[in-house]
Amino acid sequence: MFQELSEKLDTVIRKLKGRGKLTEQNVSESMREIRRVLLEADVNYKIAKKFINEVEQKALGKQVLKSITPGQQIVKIIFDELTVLMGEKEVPIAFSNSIPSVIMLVGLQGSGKTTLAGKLGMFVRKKGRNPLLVAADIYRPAAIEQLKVVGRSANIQTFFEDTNDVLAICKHAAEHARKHMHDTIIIDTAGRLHIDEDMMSEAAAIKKTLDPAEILFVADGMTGQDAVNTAKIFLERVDFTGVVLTKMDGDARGGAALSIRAVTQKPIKFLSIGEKLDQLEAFHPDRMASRILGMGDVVTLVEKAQEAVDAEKAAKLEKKLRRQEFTLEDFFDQLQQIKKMGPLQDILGMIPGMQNKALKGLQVDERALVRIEAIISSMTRDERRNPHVINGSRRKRIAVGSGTSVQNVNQLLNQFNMMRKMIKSMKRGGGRKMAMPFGF
Ligand SMILES: Nc1nc2c(ncn2[C@@H]2O[C@H](COP(=O)(O)OP(=O)(O)OP(=O)(O)O)[C@@H](O)[C@H]2O)c(=O)[nH]1
Ligand SMILES: [Mg+2]
Repeated sequence: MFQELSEKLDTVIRKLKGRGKLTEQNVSESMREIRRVLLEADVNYKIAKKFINEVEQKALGKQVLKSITPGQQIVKIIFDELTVLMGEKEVPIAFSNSIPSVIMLVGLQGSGKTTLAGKLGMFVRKKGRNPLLVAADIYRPAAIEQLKVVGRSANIQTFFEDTNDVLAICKHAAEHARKHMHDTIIIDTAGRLHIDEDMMSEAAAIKKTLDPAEILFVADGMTGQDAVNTAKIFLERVDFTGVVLTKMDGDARGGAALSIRAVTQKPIKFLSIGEKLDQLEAFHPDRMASRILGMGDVVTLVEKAQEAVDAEKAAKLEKKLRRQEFTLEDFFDQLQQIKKMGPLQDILGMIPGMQNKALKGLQVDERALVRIEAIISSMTRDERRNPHVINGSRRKRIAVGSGTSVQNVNQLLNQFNMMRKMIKSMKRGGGRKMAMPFGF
């Protein structure tokens, strides 16, 4: 995410930190460079200017320049200001006391509303709620069917009606929800190619009918300032409560994320980071700032791991590790858990120091994981539990069975043995740390 922005900021900051002594002049020079980087990332120019002024004032004020580590202090100032720019604190999704609590999605065509409906459904279900998706896009012929498909794959019910009265659908959906214990309804509205009067008045009418706890403006994050400008118009007409930026897995430059809060005064609540239904992240301004500055996002990483790792399995595994019974079968299980955390490239980007330069040369080979899976799958149960029985002829058989080479099989077994040794030495140290294969 925002790789180019991160890299360019990193270059400026390195230069700044590299100087033993800072003067007003070279601070100003760096500020001009940062301003240019922000503009290149498609940040609104007024916001970029204001941002730079704030940072510069703080950097030149107080005792920053005279301190022993002026560069680092300026990085801290930039981090703080970036955090403020994106909203300072996380604003969680709100629910009403009345039932159902309504979440309404608005935005231009193709911004990702329908996909988001499914993602949010899964998100609120994890919070213990019982969501219902509502098909309120009656214009595009396939829209209802698309929402139903999304609903099915998320295992969430979809409410739809064969009528062209959107307000009736909304009312009936709320009644249906009350009757069937759905405490949250998510309204998927129609998007249009451009902002037009019909779309705005329909959104305003749905808002009046349902009094939503949340109206989320869904914007394609790749469109930068266009998204911000569209947001302004939606704000005037439907006054939304929060923003969701989608397609942040693509090469979004960061302009929308860095400007939309300051322009609309509405919080970014989520980032959508892929087409799959679990690719949704709650938005935390401070975590995003540290990711942009290449300081990693350890908290999100840990959260992802916690979500993915089945607690019971983890406890069992730990026991096995302690008893030195860790086998290839367990190893296979671990791989599945890691895969659940999402693409490796994303995960690595959250580890401090792994951004930018470090990652550039490092192509994460997801196929390696697939290969390992194939190899372990081709082993017998006995082989997985007692890898030492895997002799030369067995290695050949496994290689053929998994469509790999004997060399691949050897490699895996060597790595596995190394890992076992590592675990052993860790145990001797008395630590209770969990081991992840291959140093993850
Ligand atoms: N890469 C990526 N693609 C996304 C994301 N969110 C949605 N998409 C894709 O974007 C396309 C449009 O998404 P929809 O959910 O249909 O958008 P919509 O706002 O409902 O569109 P309309 O109903 O036509 O207004 C689909 O192909 C989605 O798979 C995301 O976060 N990342
Ligand atoms: Mg749609």
